[in-house]
Formats: sequence, structure tokens, C-alpha cells
Amino acid sequence: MTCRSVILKVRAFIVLAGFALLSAQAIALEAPEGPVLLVVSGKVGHPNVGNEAHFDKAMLETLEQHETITRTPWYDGAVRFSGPLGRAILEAAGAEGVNTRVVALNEYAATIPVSDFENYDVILAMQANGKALRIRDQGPLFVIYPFDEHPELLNEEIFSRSVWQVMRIEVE
Ligand SMILES: Nc1nc2c(c(=O)[nH]1)N[C@H]1C(S)=C(S)[C@@H](COP(=O)(O)O)O[C@H]1N2
Ligand SMILES: [Mo]
Repeated sequence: MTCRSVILKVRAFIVLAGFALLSAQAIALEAPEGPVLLVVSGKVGHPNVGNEAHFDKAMLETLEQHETITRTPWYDGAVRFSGPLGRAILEAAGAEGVNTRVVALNEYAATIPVSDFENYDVILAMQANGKALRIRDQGPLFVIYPFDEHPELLNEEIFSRSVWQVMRIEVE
């Protein structure tokens, strides 16, 4: 092998390694900078803190957002909820599981099948009628199903999955 061909091979290797790094970065999750609102743990392929995916407010706001206008058992009349789609959070975390265990500040927890996030535009609402949900308003994150759009969701099982004050999602 000539010296020149070795140099060309080394160059090609460096270019390929560069592309591999770039594409790994495209799926990797940046580190949170602000206070962490949500931790996704368990079967998580894109961890950013230890083996968990931590999200601050800005990170949640960069995920695909969705607006759901619906009546619920918890508010009078229809409310306009907005926040990231549950499936966008799972995707960003690289979640690879069948079920999620959604845990609230008060340790209340419910199992939500991943299929719910795929079949319905379930959001983790951060705002109601344009106002940030504070902890005292069931925030900072409230699992909201599109009840008005899908009346079949109006049942006790789905109500029990409507976790407010969400702080952790365990992927199982
Ligand atoms: N954080 C939190 N979310 C929760 C609960 C809870 O205790 N804490 N209860 C769940 C259950 S079992 C139901 S049926 C619905 C409705 O609760 P409510 O009837 O007390 O309003 O909220 C769900 N979300
Ligand atoms: Mo319930």
C-alpha cells in the first residue's frame, strides 16, 4: 500500500466517523439546564442524566405540541389544554416499552399503555386556557386525553390514567 492510499483511507475513516457522531447527536438528548420537570426512567434509550431522560421546561416546549379543547371531570365547561404529546416525550427519551407507569408528586401512580399515546393525542398539558399550570392547579404536567373528540374515553379507567402533578414516567 502506498503512503498516499493510506492517507486517503484515513481521511475516509475520519469523514465516516464524523457522520456517525453527527447522527448519534441528532437522536441524543441534550442535558437539562433549568429545573427538571419530568424524569423518564426505565427502558430509556436516550438517557441524558445517568440512565434516565430528564426534561426541563424548555426541552418540553421544543417537543411536538398539541392543543386539546375538551370538557373533563375536573373543570367546569371546555378548557383549552396545551403541551407536548405524550408520544413525543417517549420518542425523545428513546422509550422502548409496552407500558408506562406515570407517577405524581403525591405518589399516586397509574399504568398507561404505550398504545394509548399512539392511538390518541394524549398530551402532558403544561397550560390551561393559555395559563401555565402551577402545582396548585394540578400542574406542572397533567395527562389530558381528548375526551370530547373520543367519547369512548369517558370512563373510570381513563379517568384513573389522567394523572395530574406528573413528575416521573417509568417505561416498562
Ligand atoms: N396526581 C393524582 N392524579 C390523579 C389521582 C390522584 O389521586 N392524584 N386520582 C386519579 C383517579 S383514580 C381518578 S378516577 C381521577 C379523578 O379523580 P377525582 O375524582 O378525585 O377528581 O383522577 C386521577 N388522577
Ligand atoms: Mo379513580
